[in-house]
Amino acid sequence: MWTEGFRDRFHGIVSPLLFNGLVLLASALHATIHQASASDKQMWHKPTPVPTVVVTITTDSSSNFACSPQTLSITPGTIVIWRNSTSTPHTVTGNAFGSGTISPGGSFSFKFTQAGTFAYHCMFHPYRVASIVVK
Ligand SMILES: [Cu+2]
Repeated sequence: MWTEGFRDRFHGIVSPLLFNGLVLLASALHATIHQASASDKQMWHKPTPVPTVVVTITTDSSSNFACSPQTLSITPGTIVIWRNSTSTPHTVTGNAFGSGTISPGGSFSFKFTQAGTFAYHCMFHPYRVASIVVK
């Protein structure tokens, strides 16, 4: 019958088109899902924040400049931020690091990656000694 022949030919043309359409649809859907999961990763898998600890350069009860805390224990990878809360310039000077002048209200930060005890002082007030213990 000619109708059967027509149907076979019709299917022969339409099915591959339909199949291609489904493949396109599936890959578009996949791309959308992939994008969504990539942004989910950004949303939920934030990089671990670097631990930071503040040391305040201050004036102690004897009116001497001091670092608070004077001895600070941290783990490797911690960033130490020194904040100068006095009205005098200071430095944070050690063998492994040096701030240069820290103005009143200013700060200096240093990331400690190596274990050890790091003594430091102020170049303007050498009596002001303190240390960072990394372990
Ligand atoms: Cu000082």
